Amino acid sequence: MKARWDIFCSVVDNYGDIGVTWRLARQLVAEHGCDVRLWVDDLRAFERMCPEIDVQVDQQWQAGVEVRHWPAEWQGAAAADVVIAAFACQLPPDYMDAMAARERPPLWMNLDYLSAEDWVVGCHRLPSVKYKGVQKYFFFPGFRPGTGGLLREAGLLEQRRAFQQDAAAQQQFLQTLGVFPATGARLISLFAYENAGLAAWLDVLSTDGRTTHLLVPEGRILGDVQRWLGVEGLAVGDVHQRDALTLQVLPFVRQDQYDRLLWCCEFNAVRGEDSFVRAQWAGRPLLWHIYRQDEDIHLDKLDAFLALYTAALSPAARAALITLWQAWNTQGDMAQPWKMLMEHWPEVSQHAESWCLEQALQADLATALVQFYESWI
Ligand code: TRH
Repeated sequence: MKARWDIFCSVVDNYGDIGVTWRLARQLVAEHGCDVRLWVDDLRAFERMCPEIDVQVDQQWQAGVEVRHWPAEWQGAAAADVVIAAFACQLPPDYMDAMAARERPPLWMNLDYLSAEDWVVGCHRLPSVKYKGVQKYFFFPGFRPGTGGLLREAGLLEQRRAFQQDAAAQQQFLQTLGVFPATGARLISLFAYENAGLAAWLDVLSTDGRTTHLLVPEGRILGDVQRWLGVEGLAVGDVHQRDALTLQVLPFVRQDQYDRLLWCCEFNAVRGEDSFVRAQWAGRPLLWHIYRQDEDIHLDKLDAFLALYTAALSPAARAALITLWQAWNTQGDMAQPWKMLMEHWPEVSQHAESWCLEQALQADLATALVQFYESWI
């Protein structure tokens, strides 16, 4: 019999919570034949990346996943065989009782946030709390062997490579977004939180010897873009040129289209968790705007990732990349580090592909979850 999975997603803010759980749910259905219910408390955030979502209904099927609205007043539901609480969200107490009432308790896991820190390996798959005899486990995504790995759909890298080798397919895709880059222009995508460091980066791009076409999905960084341009009311479709730099505002697209956007660009500025991982699968150099946490603990996470990611780079290329990422995350000066990075471009580019291949050697997160369940029953 097919295993039944319940994934609970509470949308804290932004799109990462729903982005990760929606991706995972679809993959469990498509590649592992699981029966998946995805409980989401905020269907409007979901609708941004999956426009077919009907925000008015409590139960619907999308891509083979049973999508359920997780209401503030829990209406009751039988507990599944595998229960995933994403990012430490609290399950409804009645649902926890339903888990405990099962003849055979479910496998209950907390799917944690992604981190490259050392301690993750030691905590992955460890028992956490118990509720009425039902044991909860930690499940950590990660970059190192001994973690749960990263979300990666079967055939993703092959698709990506075929697309990157097909100039016509890229051009056609960009045209659907209304993007017509000038010949030879460097394409960069920019998905980030508010960042005062943006102006210095845009200054340097606009005065560069090579033209840049910067694609900015609508979102939190637009205020900084507007300030730099000296305009108001930037909207989807707007294109502005300042010397060597063309800036274009894109709509928020569905996840598979966003992948294609990343695959088209030479350099991707990404943020949070899911876009950060997708940019790595794009095999192109990237810049990560990490999600800010209290007491700057996110900076430890940033350093942990940088140490791992840059370990195989030459000292000079490593220094350039680290300086750029740290500047971006501390709203520091971006101009000098960007110039430094450009000096090491061939090495940094090649490294992005090697890193991607190295990461793809690990089992993907959905497979790792299924394997954990199979070893547990
Ligand atoms: O939106 P985010 O900032 O999400 C964050 C992080 O997950 C963070 O760790 C978490 O604590 C916080 O939310 C609550 O960035 P992230 O993770 O990249 O999620 C964005 C999602 O949106 C991702 O699945 C890609 C998707 N996306 C599209 O589908 N279309 C688009 O056009 C764009 C720009 C993104």
